[in-house]
Amino acid sequence: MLKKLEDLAEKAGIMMTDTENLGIREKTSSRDLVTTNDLAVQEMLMEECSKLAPGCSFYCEENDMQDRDILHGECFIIDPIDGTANYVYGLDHSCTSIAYLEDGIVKCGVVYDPFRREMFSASEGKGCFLNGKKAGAITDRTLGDAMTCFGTAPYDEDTNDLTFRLAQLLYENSRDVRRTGSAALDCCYAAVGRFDLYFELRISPWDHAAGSFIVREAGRHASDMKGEPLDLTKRTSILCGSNAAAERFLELSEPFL
Ligand code: LIP
Repeated sequence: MLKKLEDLAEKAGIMMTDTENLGIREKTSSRDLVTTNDLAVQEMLMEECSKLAPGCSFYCEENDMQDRDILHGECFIIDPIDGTANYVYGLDHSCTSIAYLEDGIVKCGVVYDPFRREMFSASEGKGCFLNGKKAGAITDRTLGDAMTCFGTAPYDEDTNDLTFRLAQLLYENSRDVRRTGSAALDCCYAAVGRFDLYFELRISPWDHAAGSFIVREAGRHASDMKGEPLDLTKRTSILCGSNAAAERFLELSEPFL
């Protein structure tokens, strides 16, 4: 299944890089965008994944009223284009994300960045891979030595004050902070050590289902901001990366949560 998902992710990447006549519209706000390629990639992935697992269910960003029964049988959690705002602005930092589950447990996941031609992938118990080579981070940096990143949860205005208070806390206690605009790539960068820690107060299952699985397969920390396991049935906060940095940031952030 993993190789087949990698092939589909590459097919999605080819579709992503064809931006001629790209249609763009707002969903819930000016920050929440969708393009004709989001919809076309999702349609292709749903059609092809249905062939891989007949009768499977889906939980996808651009059609999230699809059957949401991710806890029974085979299910694909798909973000056709994660980092859509980056994509619309031509920032070339977005990806496609596909997670495959059996009875609610992720069995394999792929995140493909067509701009850097980077395929992050993992299957259960086999570790984390980048373009087919073992790639889990080898350093478990402390928070003080950590290159960190956060997401602004732009669809959830109610998180604004706390997001930036925690971002300041992160900055004051680490090497530096970044904000990239793709949660799935933030997770994968945290898996391979480009970031030592990433947090976001509210993201959807399709943003992180594959990426947080890849983090865990890299032997790194992946939880919500209370340190609890990530729930794939609802929107959640997320914290992933170095175990040492995550443990320290959970201590520092606890009084604010
Ligand atoms: C986005 C993420 C981003 C996060 C946004 C949104 P989308 O995904 O990649 O990092 O801050 O809340 O979830 O909507 O572009 O697929």
